Amino acid sequence: MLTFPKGFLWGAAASAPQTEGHALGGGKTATTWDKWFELNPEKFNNNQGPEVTSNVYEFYKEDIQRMKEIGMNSYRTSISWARLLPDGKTLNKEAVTFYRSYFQTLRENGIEPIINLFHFDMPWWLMEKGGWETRESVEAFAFYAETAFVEFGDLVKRWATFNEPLVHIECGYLYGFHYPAIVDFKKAIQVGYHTLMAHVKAVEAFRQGHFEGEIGIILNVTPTYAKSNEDRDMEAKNKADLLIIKSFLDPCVLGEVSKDLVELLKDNELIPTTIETDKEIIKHNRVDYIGINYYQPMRVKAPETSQVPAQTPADFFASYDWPEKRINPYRGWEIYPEALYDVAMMMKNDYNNIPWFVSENGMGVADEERFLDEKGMVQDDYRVDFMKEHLGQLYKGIQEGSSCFGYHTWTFVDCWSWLNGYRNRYGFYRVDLDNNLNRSLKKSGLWYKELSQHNGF
Ligand code: BGP
Repeated sequence: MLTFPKGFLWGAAASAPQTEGHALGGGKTATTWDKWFELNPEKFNNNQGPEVTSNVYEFYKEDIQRMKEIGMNSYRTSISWARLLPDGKTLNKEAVTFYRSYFQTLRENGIEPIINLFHFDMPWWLMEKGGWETRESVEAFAFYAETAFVEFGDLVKRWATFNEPLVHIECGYLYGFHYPAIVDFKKAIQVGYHTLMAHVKAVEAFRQGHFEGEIGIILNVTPTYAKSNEDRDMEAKNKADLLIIKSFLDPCVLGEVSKDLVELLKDNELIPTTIETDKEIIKHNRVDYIGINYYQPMRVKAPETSQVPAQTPADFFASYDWPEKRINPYRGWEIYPEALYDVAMMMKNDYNNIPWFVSENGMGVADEERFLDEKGMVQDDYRVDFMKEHLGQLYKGIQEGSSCFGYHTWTFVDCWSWLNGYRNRYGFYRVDLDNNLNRSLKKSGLWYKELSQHNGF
């Protein structure tokens, strides 16, 4: 039996845009997702857009009973910026009522709400001004953050500023999966810098307002492994680490942007526009905790050819196909639980053993109706095995002193996933799109209940 520390968080994560539905209802204005779907619906799997998701906006009360049913003691979701402040300034009373009732009901049922502020959902009014490319976005976000602390600070004691900031940077400005889907390394770095400053300013607002509780950030940490120990491959790995691991972890936890990263950007004419006082603000506004989303490792090698100045990250490192890899064929992601132990050790050794939790981990599988038994329950043993393997590695890290305080899966009920729509399912509950979004428990939900009841397995 592996027993986890007392008070360990067992729960799941989700986000406003992927679960709420009613994307243009209840006073909410459009985000880049709503607009992109309007402009290019063909980009979205089966034409599934953000208007109809698992529709938590109307079903949250029943869903919270379902969370309780499977033993969840915590739940992370986000607030929709465009719902709370439809024009960036005016408070939407209907949104305040909804979120207050949502968070209050979670608390009344013994489920701690962990509330995040940005999950890839840039409001359209701000995107029209340039989104994260403009410095204006930093102040706009800080205002939104402060508004959320004031309106919900009595109900929320653990805040997060961003979910996976690297994703909206990479997918929007390098790889084409998020709006505006352009390829521009220099812009990507500027967008990244403004995102960092928006985070830091939100932390500053939290500290200056003396709000009760903790504030952190959720990062997708994709541990990198080099093809070999040869210098060229190790150099590629180091550059990948600077861009993918240290870019946010260093300033958020240590209060300083990595000097090596600054050098690398300088050498490649990628230095973003900054303001003199930013350094000080970064230094004095570190986080209380870190959330780490872990799905897959990153295997890297030296690129065959590269340009200076670099035009894309591919000029720094190339991806390497490890012949021994196990893969989740639906999502195309490698399954490598051992990385979670490495992450635990990295947090302990390189980041002052700051408290952290696994804020997302999970397995997306397509066509899960194949696994329905005669009683209508998805027999997702693969998901249970996936969790067991990852928890085994996490446990080892905790035994060796890493300060991990929880494990959240992605996700609680099957949810909408950006361009992938409802293709891959991750939930403990299945959502039936053909039958009024009905929820039904999967086998993994039963297992999770036991896990949480025993605080281990
Ligand atoms: C994370 C995101 C989530 C979620 C999850 C699963 O990166 O924080 O929003 O979607 O990945 O990935 P996907 O939905 O792309 O299969």
